[in-house]
Amino acid sequence: MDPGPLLRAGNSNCGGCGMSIGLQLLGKAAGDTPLQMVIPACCAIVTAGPFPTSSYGRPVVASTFASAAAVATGLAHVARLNGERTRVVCWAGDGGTFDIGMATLSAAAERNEDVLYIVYDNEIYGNTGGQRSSATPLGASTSTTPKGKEVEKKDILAIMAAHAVPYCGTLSLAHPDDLLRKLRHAIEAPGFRFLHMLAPCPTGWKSEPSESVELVRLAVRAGLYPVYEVFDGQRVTINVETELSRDALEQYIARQGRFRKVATDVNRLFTNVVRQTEALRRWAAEPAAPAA
Ligand SMILES: Cc1ncc(C[n+]2csc(CCOP(=O)(O)OP(=O)(O)O)c2C)c(N)n1
Ligand code: SF4
Ligand SMILES: [Mg+2]
Repeated sequence: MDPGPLLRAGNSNCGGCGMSIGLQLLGKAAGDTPLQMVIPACCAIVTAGPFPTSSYGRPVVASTFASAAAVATGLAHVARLNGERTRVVCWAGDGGTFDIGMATLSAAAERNEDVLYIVYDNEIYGNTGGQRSSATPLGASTSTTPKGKEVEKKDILAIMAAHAVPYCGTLSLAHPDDLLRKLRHAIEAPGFRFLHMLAPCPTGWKSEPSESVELVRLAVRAGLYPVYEVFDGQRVTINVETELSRDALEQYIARQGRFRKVATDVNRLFTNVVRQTEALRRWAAEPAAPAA
């Protein structure tokens, strides 16, 4: 039976929200597989709207930041004990993942719980007005980094791969076939799965809502957002080869107000991108060596 849309029309998300597109694609990938969602504090839980109505077409548990992966663990155990087909999905922001929920996320990954954890990464604490998180990229101005962030973005995929989880990878909204294939695999695969999705946020990024998918495409072309998957923390497949295009990097920066307040050091950004791309290519060529 068609369970209907995962994200219903009439929700309160901003136009061009990358997180909204991600939710629609998650629903498409899941098809009639029953999902149970766990969502900590973030824009995506505001999306649900006021009780007793909900913008979500699937059951959702709203959790605290710190407990999302632990709550998902409990639900996954109950589903298994009841012999249900239900797959449990944690859907969390970068603040709830890279920062505040890291302890229970790491613990659930280490225990290899049967949970799919997806972080939609808008690179800020969007719901509270756009403060920096450890996912905010170098040079981006936020309400707490008015002069531009001075340190680099945390490499969350390397951290999760270091847990040797069965599956982790990145999702590009500009490459929907690859994205849906990975989501379908991750929904069904047993054990802990982790997916990272760059989620443009026109409100926080000061970008055009109509350009959200194009921004992800530019990030992939520039090498800023590598599209890859890691099996058992070792075997790496690069799914989309980047052009390492400096022109794409410049366009990516020029189209977002968050990089315009302070002149962003494109040379430093590009040097970092080249170094990270080379490390990833070495890792893909030699599975034993993790990314530097
Ligand atoms: C322990 C705790 N600290 C702070 C808050 C306030 N708070 C609610 S949402 C949010 C930002 C969440 O950022 P992120 O996880 O990146 O999701 P986004 O809002 O960007 O979608 C914060 C700080 C809270 N609810 N709980
Ligand atoms: S603030 Fe950003 S992440 Fe939150 S709903 Fe709006 S566009 Fe989406
Ligand atoms: Mg965020």
